[in-house]
Amino acid sequence: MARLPSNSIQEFQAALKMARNIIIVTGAGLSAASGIPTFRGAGGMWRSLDAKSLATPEAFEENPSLVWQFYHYRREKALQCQPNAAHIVLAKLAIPSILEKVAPAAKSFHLITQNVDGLSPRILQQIESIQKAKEPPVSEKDLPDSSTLIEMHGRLFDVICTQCEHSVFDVSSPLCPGLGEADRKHADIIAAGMKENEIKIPIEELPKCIKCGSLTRPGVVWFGEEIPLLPAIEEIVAKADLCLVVGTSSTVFPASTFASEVKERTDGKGIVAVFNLENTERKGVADFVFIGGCETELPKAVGIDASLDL
Ligand code: BJW
Ligand code: ZN
Repeated sequence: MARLPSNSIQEFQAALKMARNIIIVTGAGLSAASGIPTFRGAGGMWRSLDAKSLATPEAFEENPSLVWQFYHYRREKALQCQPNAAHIVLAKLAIPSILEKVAPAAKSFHLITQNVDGLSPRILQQIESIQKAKEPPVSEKDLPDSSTLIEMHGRLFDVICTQCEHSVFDVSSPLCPGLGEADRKHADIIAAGMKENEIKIPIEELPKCIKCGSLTRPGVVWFGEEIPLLPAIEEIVAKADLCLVVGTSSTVFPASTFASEVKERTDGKGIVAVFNLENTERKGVADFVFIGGCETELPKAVGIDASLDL
């Protein structure tokens, strides 16, 4: 009979000590405590909004004004939100000297996030600045390694040309006057994504490519689109022996398959730990399940506090 998943912090920390190649797969629940709505479940955006009308290339082709208003609202929201304790703990694991303490056998560590809100890269940069400002200078091992972070569904702040594919990272607020005006009229994210509330913005007034003047689109990966970073991610997943699944419903392919891939490839010896308000590993692959907000459960389980006094 399959063993029930454990919630023992002691056993989890023992597994962490043995792990050689660690991956952490995160989803919208990671940013929930920062005030960013999730997609599914209570308060989730797709509960009130139609994903097909907003998060597909076809939706953008049909109504770029509505799709831009939805993403523009989300950009503004993300800019106002701050990384929470779970982002901080995961970013601290990217510091080699900290990883060495909790996972001394680790040869690699990767944070594969489905989130597009920029909170994980932001806290990594913040930690890097704190460390770099120290006197005397800290060693390389005390700086976070930003190459460990992979934003697999793209980034809200990348703006990509629909014609020449020129891409810029742009945190301007607002991105253009028309979107700023529409934004002020939308009471919340649901209003910003509903066709009934749409404020028609002519294509010429939507964000344009600085190189060729064509219409741009948000640099996120929509349903039905290929994930550009997938080949690199597959290589990382193919080596992993410990997979933490944090704040994701594990319903969207291919991220939904990473934990079971680790389990299958290692003949069940690899370890999977879920951090969620509910157990989302329906295939029974989880060795550990920590039910609760990841902003409280992750610091306890990993044994790293969320302080930025490094
Ligand atoms: C907490 C918490 C707290 C809350 N602490 N936890 C039919 C069958 C199988 C697959 C397909 C199919 N038809 C099409 C597909 C493929 C498709 C897919 O998977 N669709 C499924 C929905 C069925 N996938 C794709 O198209 C991908 N591309 C691809 O596969 O290319 C090849 C291919 C193409 C076509 C056909 C077949 C193959 C691309 C997927 C891109 C996903 N894009 C989005 C939008 C990005 C831009 C944006 O942000 O708007 O990415 S969709 C949305 O879902 C977003 C998320 O990253 C993603 C995952 O959601 P996530 O993060 O799991 O959020 P939630 O809300 O679902 O869950 C939150 C969880 O947190 C919950 O469990 C809560 O309990 C928990 N929680 N608070 C801890 N405090
Ligand atoms: Zn262009």
